[in-house]
Amino acid sequence: MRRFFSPAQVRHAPAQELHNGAFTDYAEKPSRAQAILDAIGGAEEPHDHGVQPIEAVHDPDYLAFLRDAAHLWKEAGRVGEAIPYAFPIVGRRPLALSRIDALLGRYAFDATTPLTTQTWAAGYASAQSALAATHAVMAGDRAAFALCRPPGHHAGRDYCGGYCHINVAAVAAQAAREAGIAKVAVLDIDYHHGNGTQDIFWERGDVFYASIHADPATDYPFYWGHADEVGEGAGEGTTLNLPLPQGTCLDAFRAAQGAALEAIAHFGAELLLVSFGADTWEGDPISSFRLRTDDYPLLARDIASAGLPTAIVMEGGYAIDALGHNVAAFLSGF
Ligand code: Q9C
Ligand code: ZN
Repeated sequence: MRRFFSPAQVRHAPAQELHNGAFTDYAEKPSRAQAILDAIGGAEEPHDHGVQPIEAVHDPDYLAFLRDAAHLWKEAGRVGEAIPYAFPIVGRRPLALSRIDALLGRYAFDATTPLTTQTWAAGYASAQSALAATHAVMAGDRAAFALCRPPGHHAGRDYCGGYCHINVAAVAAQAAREAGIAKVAVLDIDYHHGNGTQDIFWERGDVFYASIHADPATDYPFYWGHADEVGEGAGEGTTLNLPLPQGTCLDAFRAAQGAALEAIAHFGAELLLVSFGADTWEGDPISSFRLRTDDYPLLARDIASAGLPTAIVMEGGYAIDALGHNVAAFLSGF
């Protein structure tokens, strides 16, 4: 299987994040990428498809914010990384904002996603890896892997959060649509709900979003991923949320994934994107499912049985010592 990664993706390297009320080491470390590369035997550098596929998903003012935020933060005399602390609640009227703190709250939905001067470059490169894997499967490969880091599934059209800035799976899905694939599905099996991907395709009848994740009643991102969220308008019925309780093991996870694959087949998808998070592993430091390393090849084989051209994009997974093994185990099932 072809694998894609750009060295520019490690340039985003915040020192710390606000976690449960205190500063801790940033969990989404650049060393995650090296751990995966070591286990999968390296990767190709992706072709540069330019900024257009990113602009096809994200708003221009948001992209300008991603480029500028850390510089505005420095100009305001701040040290360290840019972190928001004030957020406009739902229903606040649109305002012309200029203060960096106001912009941060406007374009981020949490305080766990610091922005640096290198965030844009790394996110851009991560999206290029996702695009490269998608083009490989559109050219005839059965499966391809994009080592996306930073991850993407929490990022919406005009917001960042959850360590995500550019929604790499959404950029890839949209690029597939524009290349003429009529129906695309995203299967999200990261521990967390992919609220950004859901929001981006909420009213779209041409992109199916299915997610298996920890119940938002107990887990981040709390405000999305409930079972009654099914999409709206042309997208009604093309969002499927399958929340599972903390402590979930292989059997329940596999059954949910089977239901998601059945829905994707019924939808008639011609290309599949997998948002893969290894934070479902039993030892993940910020998550509470109990999948084992040996479970990943089984889950992958079930996905491969769908018989769709499949581009796998990396999302979460924070137990760095086990991360490479878990990713390699998953890829071995294809
Ligand atoms: N106490 C991904 O896996 N932290 N993002 C939540 C705060 C944010 C995870 C816990 C977790 C984001 C791509
Ligand atoms: Zn996650």
